[in-house]
Amino acid sequence: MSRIVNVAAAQMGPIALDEPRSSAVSRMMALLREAKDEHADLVVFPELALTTFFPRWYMVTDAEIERFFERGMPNPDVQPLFDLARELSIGFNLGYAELTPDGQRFNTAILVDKAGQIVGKYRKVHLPGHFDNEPWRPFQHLEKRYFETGNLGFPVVEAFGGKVGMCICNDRRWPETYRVMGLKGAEMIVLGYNTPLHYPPAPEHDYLQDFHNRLVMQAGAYQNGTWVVGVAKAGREEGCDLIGGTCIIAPTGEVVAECAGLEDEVVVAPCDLDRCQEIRSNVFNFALHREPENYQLITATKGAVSGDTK
Ligand code: CDV
Repeated sequence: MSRIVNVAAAQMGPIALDEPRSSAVSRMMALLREAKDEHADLVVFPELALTTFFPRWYMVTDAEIERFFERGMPNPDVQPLFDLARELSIGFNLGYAELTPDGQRFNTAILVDKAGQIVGKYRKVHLPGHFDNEPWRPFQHLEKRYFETGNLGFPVVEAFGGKVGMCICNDRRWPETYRVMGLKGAEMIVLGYNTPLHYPPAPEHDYLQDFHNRLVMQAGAYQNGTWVVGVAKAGREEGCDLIGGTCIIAPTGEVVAECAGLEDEVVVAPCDLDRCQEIRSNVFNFALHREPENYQLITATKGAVSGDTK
């Protein structure tokens, strides 16, 4: 039986501050239709895909903050996307801000199967940025203020005929993210991102943003023998330039499809999940070659320790 999953990476252009969810959902529905025309089984949308990237503003009151959050999923704003996906028999991955019934806030993604059922849920673990207003920045990055650290680990679920792992944006820069999912046998990792071109704490690295984006996702794919689908919200959003670079990466680390621009755009690639074995049975045969006794420091410490002493 074929283990080919036709995956669509559905990049989105900017979402304005005053753009209603209905508009973002309509745009996603158009992308979904385009993906279906190209026989996609699964469409991957960006991080926080229903609103503008609101952590760029400092806010104080719950009312100000929580207007960007979803209290249920699906909810009436998003239901049309679920309905269309079920009608077309196509799955999707969607990022959004989640407000739980007991008031917790997470940066969340869900994986929805072709029948419209939520089969996977992930809450972002690596939250970048800062807690308080930092007026010296041209724009804020207040994920640490608005979200709690995810409490669902890095899930790998059986879906689309294989094992699908989930993470979000900054998680893609951390090798631990991929390795945890690699050890769980992930054959495809889906992720969305909002990455500003300008990184205020180290602007001398701005010109490397696209390179670093590719570097980490290609390394994660290769070192774990898994497909990686990375999807941007791109373009100039409320005066902040976000990188594009949406792409689909094979387990060899090769980019097999990529978006060309910074607007709404879909690229589709057939992903043969059996190709994961090309890497996993060879150079990254974990059971044969890993040496976990030598890696204990990785989970024993958060920050760096000073080197070995004599
Ligand atoms: N949304 C993000 O997590 N963005 C971060 C930026 C702030 C560095 C990223 O890793 O792309």
